[in-house]
Amino acid sequence: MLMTKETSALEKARASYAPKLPGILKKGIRNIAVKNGKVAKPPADAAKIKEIFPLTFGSAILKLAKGAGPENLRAINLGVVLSGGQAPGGHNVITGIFDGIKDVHPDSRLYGFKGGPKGIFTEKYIELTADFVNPYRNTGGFDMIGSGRDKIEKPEQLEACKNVCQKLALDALVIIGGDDSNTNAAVLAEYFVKENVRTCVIGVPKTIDGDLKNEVIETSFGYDTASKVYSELIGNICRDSKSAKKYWHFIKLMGRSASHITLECALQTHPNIVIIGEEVKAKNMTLQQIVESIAEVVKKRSEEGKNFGVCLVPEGLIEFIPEVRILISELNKILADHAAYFNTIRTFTDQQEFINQKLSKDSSYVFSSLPAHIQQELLAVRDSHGNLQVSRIETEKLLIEQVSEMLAEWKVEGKFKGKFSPLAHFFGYEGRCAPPSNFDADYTYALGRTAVVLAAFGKTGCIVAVQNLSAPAAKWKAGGVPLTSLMNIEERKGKPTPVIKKALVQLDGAPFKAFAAQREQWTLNDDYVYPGPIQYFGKADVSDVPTKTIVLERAK
Ligand code: FBP
Repeated sequence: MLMTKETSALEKARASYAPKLPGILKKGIRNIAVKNGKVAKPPADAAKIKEIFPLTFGSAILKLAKGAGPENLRAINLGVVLSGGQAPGGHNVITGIFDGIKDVHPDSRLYGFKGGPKGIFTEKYIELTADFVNPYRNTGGFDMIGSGRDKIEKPEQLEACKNVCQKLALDALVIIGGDDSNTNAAVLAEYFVKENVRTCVIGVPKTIDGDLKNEVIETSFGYDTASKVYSELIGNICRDSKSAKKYWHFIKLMGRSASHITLECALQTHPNIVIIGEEVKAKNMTLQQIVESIAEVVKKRSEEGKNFGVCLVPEGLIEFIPEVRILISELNKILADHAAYFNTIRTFTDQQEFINQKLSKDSSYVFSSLPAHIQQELLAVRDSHGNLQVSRIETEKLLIEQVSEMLAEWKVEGKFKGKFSPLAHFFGYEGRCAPPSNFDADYTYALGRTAVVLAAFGKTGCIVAVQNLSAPAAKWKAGGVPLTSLMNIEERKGKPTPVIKKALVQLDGAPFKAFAAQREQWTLNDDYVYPGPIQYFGKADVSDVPTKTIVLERAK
């Protein structure tokens, strides 16, 4: 018997949600022009970036404005790929592209590359028709065409990308991804211009981490939904903690290096302790100092009879602790230089011995002082872009272990008389595929529609920028920014490499300042806020509010 797939009541209701469009996109392609703004420069290493990307460097910021549409409007072919970690709204970028190309011409075609960037150079694609894309409208996940983390760098991969784009006569290839994926987009755009391939390459800012942004790119999609999902869970835990009065909850939050998610969740929920990796780095705090600062709060609260609390830990914290940062950089180089030999070492004890011989004296000391499970996690395989996979490092457990030890010593010395029953949590995968909030559903659809306009005007080497996001969607502005203007040179796999610069939490930025002004009060008081689940229907001030980060950053 053929069974139809069961869908939830929310899925059914969301299927008919019509994303709100910025005013300019409502006009349709025949009434839009793309205007050049000022020339955009990279934040650092401009000369080197220009040398590596001579053909796409130095272009102007692009703005969509009222106009006469592109000349010779004809059917266009676009390719699209989802790249990197899942982020809520990815499917809406694709439906936005689909509707956009049909607005250009009903005979336009869209191809989806399957399983991430590898799908381009291995020619795994599928034509995306209305029947195929429609069921994915306003849904979470990347399962429509899948995703992957492959880097496009080898000459044969670039050539294979060229061949498939020419075979499908693509006018544009849209790469939906984070900093590493948009680095791929920049490399491909430069290569296509050099090789006279007519396919434009256009990036779309995706990542729950919120670290792909600058003055022009106000946020990456997925950050809004993911931080709202985590904030709901954190709020619930705060309330449980206050009700049960017996546990200290240590919650690690995804976000890679940057602490944007942790900061946003802190602003939404007011936990007792919040660690921001960027502040740890700025203050040069050692692991011991971080542990001591947490133990002090646990002690003070226990003196008020509160043997409970909530502590947020960004997953990237480990990379900001100065001595661990140096250790990781040495490990990256050792593991890259001796990859073949290291992979043949059978036991963990032998791996430890090999690594300790190669590390500097200081780093060897730091490495040896870490628990074995953390050592193993630090030695785990890097991703294809050379990144340490911070989500696999159990920093929350490391802190729990070390705070427990410190409090046990204080107990013996008579300095601590309370109880410390810690529980560890890690919130990451819980939020990455949630049904997109109204903000993300609207934002991603607008990103997809804008990508098509840029493609129809033949713009390449740029990333879509939809702006004015703290205002209602109708007032959003749309355009693009040259990818090279987001790049700098960083060490990857032990070598200087051009990559999109990660936007870290700015300690002089409005979100951090707002947090710093309140955190003292959250330490001892139980000033918790309970955001509850994302609301998809109802009053705009409940269902359409953007993140606190956007509101604070964009406040005039
Ligand atoms: P992107 O940077 O690709 O958007 O990935 C985001 C992220 O969710 C990080 O927060 C996390 O560290 C990482 O992906 C986890 O990767 P994986 O999905 O490979 O476990």
